[in-house]
Amino acid sequence: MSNRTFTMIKPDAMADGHAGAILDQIIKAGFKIVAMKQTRLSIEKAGDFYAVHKERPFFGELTEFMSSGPIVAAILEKENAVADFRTLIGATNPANAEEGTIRKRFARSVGENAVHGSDSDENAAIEGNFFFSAFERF
Ligand code: 3AN
Repeated sequence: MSNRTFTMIKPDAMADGHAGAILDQIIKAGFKIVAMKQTRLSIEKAGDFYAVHKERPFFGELTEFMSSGPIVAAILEKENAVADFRTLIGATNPANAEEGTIRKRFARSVGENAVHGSDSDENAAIEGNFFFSAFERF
């Protein structure tokens, strides 16, 4: 069991003005922010980040969307971080997400679903390293 996960606030939630409310919900749920930055992915960088989904039919849509505007990337710390954060954000499709979850509250659709959350300890480490050096973690 790891105590770190990685998240992005996606371009839809940034454009809709939800970044503050989402960070507030994350912090109130007991996650500590280890690293955080606002940035924007190029379509190539988005393709690198989502390389595991390269063969999926929505890959083009996903990389275009993820490079369409700024995001906030963050490494979060809490006991059982990966699983607890997946519970906090809710199902991939906001229509199926539990009431009160971040995706239920703020996502537009399955493609534009407000936040990313790592799906394993291994991916949390890979994804955190994609965005942050050791000097940016506190
Ligand atoms: P999750 O983000 O809940 O782990 P994944 O790993 O299945 O979900 O999908 C990665 C991302 O790809 C999702 N966050 C979403 O933005 C996008 N995505 C997933 N399924 C679809 C779909 N059917 N149509 C468009 N985009 C999708």
